[in-house]
Amino acid sequence: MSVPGGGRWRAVADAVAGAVAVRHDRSVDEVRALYRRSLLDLVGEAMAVHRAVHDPSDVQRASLLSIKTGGCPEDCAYCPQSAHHGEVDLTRQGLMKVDEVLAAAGNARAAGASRFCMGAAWREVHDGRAFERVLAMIEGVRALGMEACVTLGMLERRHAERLAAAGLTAYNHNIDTSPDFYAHIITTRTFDDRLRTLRHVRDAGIQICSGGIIGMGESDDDRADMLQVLASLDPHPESVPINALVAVPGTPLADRPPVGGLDFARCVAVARILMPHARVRLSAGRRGLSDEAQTLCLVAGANSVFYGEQLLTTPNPERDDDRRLLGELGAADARAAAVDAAAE
Ligand code: SAM
Ligand code: DTB
Ligand code: SF4
Repeated sequence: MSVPGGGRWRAVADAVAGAVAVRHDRSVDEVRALYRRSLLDLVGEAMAVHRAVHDPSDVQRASLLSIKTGGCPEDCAYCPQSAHHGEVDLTRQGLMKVDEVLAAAGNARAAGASRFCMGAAWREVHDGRAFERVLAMIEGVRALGMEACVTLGMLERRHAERLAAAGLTAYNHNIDTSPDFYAHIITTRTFDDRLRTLRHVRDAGIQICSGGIIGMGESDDDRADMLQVLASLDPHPESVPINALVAVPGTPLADRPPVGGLDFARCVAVARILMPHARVRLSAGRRGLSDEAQTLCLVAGANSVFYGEQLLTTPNPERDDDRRLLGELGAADARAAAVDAAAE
């Protein structure tokens, strides 16, 4: 499709491309000042950076599966899977079988997902049969031609090396919030523990997927500081999930008010400006956003979503709604379009 004024825009985008700065040395003060700029300015700059580096019609669809659910010994205040939050209505489930996981991955692929993310409610990885089973899941997902991501908690270097050998594309390990706010949210591990795991992942040659959660009672400076830490990683994470808190009854954060679309867009825009080449993922919390708010986030540089009716334990937008929205925006992916055509 030809876009009116597209040629003029391309020239602007090419000019910006040469000027896109990939920096790892931004100070806390610099990022806090960036975060406070007017939203119109931020979205404008983020869109220019995004279009200079990425094809804006390329929106990755990543599907999630909880392969081991609940009973986690960590006390993350946001998380319905923590064993510390006994009031949460959640059915615990042991580690799934490899063939069940691969059937779910195959379904996600058929529906248009290109990445399959498997999450386990573990504090950390242990050697043994459970880990060997996860390695088999990764090999199976890769054999389906999909990118594979896992999030298994903390790990040691030897675990990262085994994951790399199994063909893992990316390891998700969120820093979740700012260094200052961290202890208000989690007391059973430290911010530095998180960074240590990320170093092992990077050293093993696996892509890093790391982001955080907004809407937990943190200040704007905390949000900026979280993004500053991510942007200080060298190289930057390949994926940066921006989650809005899903406030689950029975967790200590159950009564937090929902994050507004403009706050979501501000965070996305700053992430895009700071980390031009990353996949910025509009992650949990999308269900409460209007089409227009999601569109603003995609204009501001988000280029990935979680796709499928379920996140780990909570609902996500319906697949059909996402297909319709992404189609209307001109971001339909070829495989999803073929699935739609076959269904008609
Ligand atoms: N146990 C592992 C860990 O914490 O790294 C992996 C699974 S954990 C559920 C993965 C991520 O999900 C967390 O780091 C957090 O960012 C996100 N998450 C969990 N509960 C959430 C909620 N209620 N709202 C938004 N994000 C959430
Ligand atoms: C990420 O940043 N968000 C996802 C994924 N990585 C593992 C998890 C969101 C979980 C939301 C709450 C739930 O469904 O349990
Ligand atoms: Fe456990 Fe991960 Fe949930 Fe924290 S976020 S309680 S580590 S499953």
